[in-house]
Amino acid sequence: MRSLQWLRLGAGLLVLLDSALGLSGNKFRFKLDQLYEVGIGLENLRGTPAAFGDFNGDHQTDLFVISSDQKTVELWQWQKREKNFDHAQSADIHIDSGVLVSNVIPGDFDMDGNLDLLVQGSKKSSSEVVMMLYLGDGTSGFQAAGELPSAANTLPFAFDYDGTGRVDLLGLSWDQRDNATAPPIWVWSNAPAAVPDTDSNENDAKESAVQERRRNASDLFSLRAFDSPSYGNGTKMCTPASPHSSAFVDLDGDCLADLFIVCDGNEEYQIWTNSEAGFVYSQTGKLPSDAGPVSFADMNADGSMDLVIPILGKSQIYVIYNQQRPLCVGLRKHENCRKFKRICEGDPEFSFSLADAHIINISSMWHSEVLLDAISDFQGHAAPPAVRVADFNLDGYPDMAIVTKKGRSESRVRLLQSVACDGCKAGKDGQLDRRDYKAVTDGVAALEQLKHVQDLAFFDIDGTGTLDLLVYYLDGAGKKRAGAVYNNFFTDAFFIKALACPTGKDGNKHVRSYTGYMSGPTFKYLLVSDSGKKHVAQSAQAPQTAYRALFTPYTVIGIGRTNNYIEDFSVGSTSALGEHERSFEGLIPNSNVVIFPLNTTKDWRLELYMNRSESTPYILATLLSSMVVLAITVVTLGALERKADKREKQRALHAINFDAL
Ligand SMILES: *[C@@H]1O[C@H](CO)[C@@H](O)[C@H](O)[C@H]1NC(C)=O
Ligand SMILES: *[C@@H]1O[C@H](CO)[C@@H](O)[C@H](O)[C@H]1NC(C)=O
Ligand SMILES: *[C@@H]1O[C@H](CO)[C@@H](O)[C@H](O)[C@H]1NC(C)=O
Ligand SMILES: *[C@@H]1O[C@H](CO)[C@@H](O)[C@H](O)[C@H]1NC(C)=O
Ligand SMILES: *[C@@H]1O[C@H](CO)[C@@H](O)[C@H](O)[C@H]1NC(C)=O
Ligand SMILES: [Ca+2]
Ligand SMILES: [Ca+2]
Repeated sequence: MRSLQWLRLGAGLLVLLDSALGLSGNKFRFKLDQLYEVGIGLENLRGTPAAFGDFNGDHQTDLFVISSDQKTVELWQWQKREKNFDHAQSADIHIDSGVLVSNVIPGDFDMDGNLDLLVQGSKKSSSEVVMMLYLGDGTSGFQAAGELPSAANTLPFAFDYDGTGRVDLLGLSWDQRDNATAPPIWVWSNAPAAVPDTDSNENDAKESAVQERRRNASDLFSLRAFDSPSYGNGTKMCTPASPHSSAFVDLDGDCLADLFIVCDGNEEYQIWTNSEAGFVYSQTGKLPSDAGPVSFADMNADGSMDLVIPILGKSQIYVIYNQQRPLCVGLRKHENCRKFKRICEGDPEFSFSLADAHIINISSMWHSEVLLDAISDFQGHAAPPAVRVADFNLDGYPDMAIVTKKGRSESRVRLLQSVACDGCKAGKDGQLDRRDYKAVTDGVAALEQLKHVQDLAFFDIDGTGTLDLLVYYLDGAGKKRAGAVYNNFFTDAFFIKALACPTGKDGNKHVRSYTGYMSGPTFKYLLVSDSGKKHVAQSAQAPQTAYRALFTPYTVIGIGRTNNYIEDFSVGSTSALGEHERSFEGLIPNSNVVIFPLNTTKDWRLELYMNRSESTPYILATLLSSMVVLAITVVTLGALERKADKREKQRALHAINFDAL
């Protein structure tokens, strides 16, 4: 009787505990496998989403927005508890002096561990690109830190010129624009702070940290001509186009980010591969005519970054596969494969073939719809929407989201899902797997309601690992708005969320910053597909930074429905000096990985966070309840046994007494 009451009490407690823990996850718990429009505090946003970044280092992704009049950069901070964005007005950056903001590059430019902003803009009808640095304090806002030397014509983008792990920029110099003898391409080189003598006591260390923070744009950045070993051979880098989709991304497979330059005229691109000697010319390729912004992803999950190119105003998307000699793993073991010694082994013979491109016809999926070719009502440096590539069903193959228009005014987000294309082969030796793409038409009503879409971005709303959508659109009155659409399609698939962050130096101490994500780090990993076959795939962290590329700090990597350890997870930093890649074994699915690369790979740090998903409270509750039930059982059985023992003993005593008689 007593134990039954205990059980009842235990069960009651569990229900209480369960509901208490469960409450926190309720906001985004939906029943159906579909997309849901969700309110996440963006109702009052009027402007253009420009960049994602973690402002205060709480591992939550905040949003930077360019106001409607393009004179203010706003911080919309993610509130973990309320699960929405909140406009942190104290952090607003107001730009006067007639400059209209067109882009924001987040990063830790002074390496103090806080997220800073580089604001790019221009004056009306001038081709001067003004660049202003704002240093973040990590709590309340930003401090103006002066201007960088201006650029000409096109927006400079972030890369790592000399392998220091600091953010440099590549572009055209405004001051040298009319100088016929000056080199064409320039680097805004971010110099490490001069480190004071390091026999420092506490005070000196503090002093130096303060000085570091006081540094300003002219201290941090200096303009120098881009140089390369190939320049000695007379090969010059082409002038970047305006707008461009140039990128800092690994294209030869060695896990070291290379330069992809979209050349002026928008007909060609150049690839300069990164090496210890610097950036070396590799190849020039043709772009399809009317090419829009190029996106980068390993579309066929074979370990090489491919190109995805929309044809503006038409209804076609080109997927151009990166043809590398495949690594000898799993299915791709055939006579011509590369010996699989290291996962990050480059193939200098890599190539792209426009003639072999896989062409997707949009109009065969959505009748009379063409790709949107321009966003409206944006001054200065605007670019057409890119194909946003992300693995939204986490099956290991990147999918696409595009903006199509129909007639004059309607424009919508459309989703394309990557599907197997059995027997489709491409490439030099017919060994490349192609993918096919199919229109997602079920469960997308939430997207179809938005009829004047300008652009979109993938991001993970509440950290569950599935990629949701931030959609930027015009309302009925033509006002710039943003909304969020929650992806409740594939909640049972597994993922890894990866983030590589720079490691700064303060005296002899390493400053690890979770906020200052860099452009260019590479992730390459050995996966076991749903059908049990091994393959190597690749992802890039924020390969593009100009023209509001809207990459999130972390990279979400889909690993399908196999809940296995990741056998090999390799990370490449952007520094060609010393060792630039490191492999980590046995990663657990659904974890967040933060990597801090350094010069010497043995000093790299990897931090692993288990995803606190919605089911965590339930797992905890189940665990606790099992323990309680077990405990009750043990106690009850123990008590019963003791009672029985006692009775036995007494009986034995009686027996003895009886015998003694
Ligand atoms: C023009 O470029 C040359 C070569 O880099 C340089 O020596 C010269 O000082 C530049 N002229 C001006 C006016 O900056
Ligand atoms: C920036 O640093 C330079 C050189 O140290 C100095 O001359 C200048 O006054 C500083 N400007 C600001 C705004 O702090
Ligand atoms: C420069 O040209 C020489 C001979 O043509 C070649 O061996 C060398 O690899 C080239 N260097 C670069 C960096 O392209
Ligand atoms: C796509 O459309 C073009 C013409 O618009 C056609 O030539 C081509 O065969 C189509 N491709 C596919 C895969 O349907
Ligand atoms: C990285 O290596 C370079 C050259 O070996 C050295 O100058 C630099 O100080 C190193 N940086 C760090 C952060 O250790
Ligand atoms: Ca490379
Ligand atoms: Ca590929």
